[in-house]
Amino acid sequence: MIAVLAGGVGAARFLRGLVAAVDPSTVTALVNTGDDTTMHGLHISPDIDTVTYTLAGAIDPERGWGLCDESWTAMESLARYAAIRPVGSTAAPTWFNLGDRDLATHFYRTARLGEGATLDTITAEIARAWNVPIRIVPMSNDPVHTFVTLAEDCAAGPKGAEIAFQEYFVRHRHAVPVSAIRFDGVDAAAPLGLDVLDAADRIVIAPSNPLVSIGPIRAMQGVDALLTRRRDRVVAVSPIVAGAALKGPADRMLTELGLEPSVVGIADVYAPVCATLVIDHADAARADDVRSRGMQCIVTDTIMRTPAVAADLARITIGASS
Ligand code: FO1
Repeated sequence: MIAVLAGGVGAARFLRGLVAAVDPSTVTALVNTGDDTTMHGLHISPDIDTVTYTLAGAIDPERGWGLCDESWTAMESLARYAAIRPVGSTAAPTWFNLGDRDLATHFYRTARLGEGATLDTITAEIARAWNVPIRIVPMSNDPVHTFVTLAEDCAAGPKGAEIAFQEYFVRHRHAVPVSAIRFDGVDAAAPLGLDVLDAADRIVIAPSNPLVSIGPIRAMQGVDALLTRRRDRVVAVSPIVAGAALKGPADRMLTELGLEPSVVGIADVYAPVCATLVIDHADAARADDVRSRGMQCIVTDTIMRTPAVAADLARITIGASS
């Protein structure tokens, strides 16, 4: 059995490679829900949906989130109300784009939550509706919300203010510097998937943002202790190549939080819980620096330009842990 700690786009592409390389029924993705948000009263789980839609072959390939062949009529209609809402009202937010087809997923999830179903049950139901061949498990059924602290006065607010993750990521296009990250609710939230991590032959940390995608999963009670105990089975794929994140703000966030924006910075974050780091050929010269952090280092192609490259990366990654 293979367990994969997963965030959004990078993890989804890795998982698509993994299902081409192994029997999908042996794969469980334990997915970040710290990005979850409520818009228009709807519960949105962006990372779960990105993994689901990607494995269903229905993801928009350009954006990496949301559905392909999407239309935006509801968002366009919302703009009418955004134009007249009273000062101070947050009704009709148009900065977070929900496509017409995508809305059906949020309608269903929200209605099922209202009926008392748990997020893991609903996630499995949605995955079944999309014929997803792996098990997708949210990191918790309980709410955990990622917040970032602003490092300076900026468009998002004054220095020291906390803003919710999607405000940071989407509304402010992750262009504002941050000085801290907090996972609200994490201490009270019951973790899911500890049994999976305990039983897995291989535990893969997908190429996701180590701070805001993998960070919330690791912050769940018991997860880091379990990973530390099973460290030899844990292998991570670096989301940083040649000093830059392939998508998103991971490189800037590492710098802002005092870490090196490189595979060595990734090694510093993961070394306590992970025996092996997979890095790209572009970073081959840093392999010994990674090893100096007490990790094994595998050098290969990590940029998943095609499903075939992703499948090769998955094969090499799961072969890497001992
Ligand atoms: N990302 C954006 O950059 N802009 C959006 O408007 C946006 C909407 C959105 C709606 C549903 C969904 O599941 C994801 C969406 N994302 C959007 C992506 C998402 O917010 C982030 O990529 C993740 O939270 C980071 O992993």
